[in-house]
Amino acid sequence: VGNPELQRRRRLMWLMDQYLKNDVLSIQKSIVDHVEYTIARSRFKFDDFEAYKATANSVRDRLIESWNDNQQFHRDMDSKRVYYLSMEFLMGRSLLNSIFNLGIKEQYAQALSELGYNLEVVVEQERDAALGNGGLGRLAACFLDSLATMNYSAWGYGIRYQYGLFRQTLQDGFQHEQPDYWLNVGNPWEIERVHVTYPISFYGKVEEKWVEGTKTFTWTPDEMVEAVAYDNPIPGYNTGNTINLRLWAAKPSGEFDLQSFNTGDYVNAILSKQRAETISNVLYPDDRTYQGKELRLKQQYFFVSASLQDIMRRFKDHHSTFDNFADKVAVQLNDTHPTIGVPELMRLLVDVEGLQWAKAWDITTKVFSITIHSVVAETLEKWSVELLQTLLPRHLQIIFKINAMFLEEVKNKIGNDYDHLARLSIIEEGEKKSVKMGSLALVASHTVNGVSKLHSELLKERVFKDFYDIFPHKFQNKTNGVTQRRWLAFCNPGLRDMLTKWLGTEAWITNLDLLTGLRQYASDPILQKEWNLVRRHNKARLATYIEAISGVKVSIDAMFDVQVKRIHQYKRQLLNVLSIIHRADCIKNMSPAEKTKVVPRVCIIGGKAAPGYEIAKKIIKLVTTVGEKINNDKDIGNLLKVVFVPDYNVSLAELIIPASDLSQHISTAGNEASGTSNMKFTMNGCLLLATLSGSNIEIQKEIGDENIFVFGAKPEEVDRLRAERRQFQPPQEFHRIIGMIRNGKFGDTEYFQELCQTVDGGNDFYLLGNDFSSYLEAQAAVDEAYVDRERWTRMSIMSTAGSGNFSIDRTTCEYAENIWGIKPCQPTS
Ligand code: BZD
Repeated sequence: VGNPELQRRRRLMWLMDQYLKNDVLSIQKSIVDHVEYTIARSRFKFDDFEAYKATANSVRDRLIESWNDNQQFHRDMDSKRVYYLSMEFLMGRSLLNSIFNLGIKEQYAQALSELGYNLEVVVEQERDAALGNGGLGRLAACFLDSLATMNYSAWGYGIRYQYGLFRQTLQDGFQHEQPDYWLNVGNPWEIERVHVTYPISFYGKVEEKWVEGTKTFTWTPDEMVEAVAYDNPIPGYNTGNTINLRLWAAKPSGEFDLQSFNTGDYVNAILSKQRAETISNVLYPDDRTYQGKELRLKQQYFFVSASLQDIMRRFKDHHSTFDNFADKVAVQLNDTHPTIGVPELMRLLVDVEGLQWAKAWDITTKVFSITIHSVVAETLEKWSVELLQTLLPRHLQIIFKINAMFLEEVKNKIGNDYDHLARLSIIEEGEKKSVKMGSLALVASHTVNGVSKLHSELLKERVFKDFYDIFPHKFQNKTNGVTQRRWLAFCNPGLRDMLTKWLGTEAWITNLDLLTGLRQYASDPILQKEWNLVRRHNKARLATYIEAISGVKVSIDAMFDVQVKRIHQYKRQLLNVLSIIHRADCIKNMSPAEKTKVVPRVCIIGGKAAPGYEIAKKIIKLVTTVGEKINNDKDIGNLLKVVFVPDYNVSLAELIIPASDLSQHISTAGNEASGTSNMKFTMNGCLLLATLSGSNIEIQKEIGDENIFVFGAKPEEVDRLRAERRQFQPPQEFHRIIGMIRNGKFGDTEYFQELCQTVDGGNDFYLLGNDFSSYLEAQAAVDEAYVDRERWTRMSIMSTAGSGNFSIDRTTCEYAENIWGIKPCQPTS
């Protein structure tokens, strides 16, 4: 009595009385309330989309409860936290994933069903959150799921793009890009934090002044925008640990530039401020190389600066000095994209917080670590000194100083070997000076890792050889993984129930190694029968979808042979198409008796080409043209169908992967850093046709040579084969097929010439000609295995059984222990 704060708290507790209940009735009430009070529709009349929105909002309420508790818990614990900085988070849909993870899927299904709605239909109403290009962005999303599930303290930081990855449509077989304005329909999963904002500065000048014997730097920017936080709660599976993905949106800054408002041109002043928002407008759709675009660098700096300011503010709530900063904060850079964070942290510590350079550098190098996702040095970002000088003048100074100190230190080790020093230098000299972001990240990070064993070796031997020589202790491998929640348990319910039944537990959902328990039953006829039943059911779903989008009827008795991924020359979709043409040609030349022996196939190809990537676009057109021709050929009939699935995305992957018999991961040996869809396919019992690239090698080791179809050159042969490619004579069939395309068998003669040239002897950089024979042999081995149903099913079961190592939970633990230095921790009640 008498203590107003205590009284206030009591009142609040009394008002709350309990958490939201999760019985069917309470859920129904909360859905219907949202229909009426959030969506403002009548409870007596709302459509499937409105049902989705109301359902999502009711799930959101529950997420917020556990999010709040969890944030409070970690604040109280002051636990060390990892911050995952990524330009991309390819999340896909959230509804099903959330109710599964919260353990309330059955209640929601029943609640909706009693109201006259079907959960399966309702979840389909959600638009994918496609804030990423491919593997790199999806990996970030898998990490969040795993970090939450395994009770780590973690946040993701990124950009709230208004336009996600473009939507692909096909017109006359050509790719067209449509904007993905995904926020148009509202996003129930995010929480706008209008008061969590930070100023972000650009351009302007730096003034140097001596203050009490130290040189100080004052950056007077010319442009300022505001970063506004949007929080996206990420629930863990079967735990209260709901973590946060904080995405930043750019808004006009309230304070800056007041001057222009006094010049009389009020309307133009507003319009020019409005341009600030363009920073977070659109995700760059190119996953090949940087193009040196100023807006891209602005995006990078924008989200990195906001994130670091936010991290420091949170730290300062608990600490009065930065002495313990690195004990509480780990920052993971998802590729070189957030590397500008290195000079930004230095700037914040030195210029803003007033720390000495040496102290700030010590902190910085203990905080950052980086993952590299590419195989060749040329794809690592470089920003021109000129652009940096204009856009971020203070950061350029800091980068120069970091470089100078680094080179000084290295000289002590390697002496005055100027060639060597030039290679190590963060600054690339030449006509146009530039900053090598990979080198900057490496100098500042305590660890750098590749994403598969082979890739990590290549980083040491090639991409970063000079750095490896002086910093061997920094290099690690962390083979990628995927979350078995989304990619097995939720997207393949038939298989999930069967696994749980045969393993006698559902603990595999958080401990995937338990799948090895399946090996002992791999030849059991009862399991085999059930296995194939589930697979046929999944194939029937996909067949229905294919017919709906393309009109092509496919038989579920045929082998579903799938290649879905971004279209790239190094991924060699062209090799796949060439072998499809070859197959069609063989079938056409067969006698009726021979035809009865052919294994019917449905070849499914999907993926987006970067909008400016002409060759990739031509590959898409070739697939559709070849498909058109083959699908309408009476001589071929049902023995071969070719389907291009447009707009491949996370949701489509969830439909396709459980329904695939064979999937192709056929990049030139050593050219794929890791690959992650190969892991998803393997988990779901699909067999791989694979080259010795990235994680294919590790998958082969885990599931056994006899359960995978491997072909092609060895990684260590690729350099030599490339050097000798002018002399190499590809097999006759290869020439013949290229000739067919060249001579207009598939129309568009002119259009395909350039594509054909890419595999002309001297040009064939990705060695399609070299690998062709071995690829065809592997394809024949696939056919042979497929007709032996007992053997194929056994291989399929062995694939799932051997996929435990590719759970992202394994990957997460390795990062947590060897890089971030964080431990799981969870509230006890
Ligand atoms: O990262 C991919 C690699 O190509 C895969 O081998 C690997 O499995 C995954 C995950 O480690 N890289 C990308 O997806 N890269 C991009 O998406 C990207 C995006 C923007 C700019 C450059 C590359």
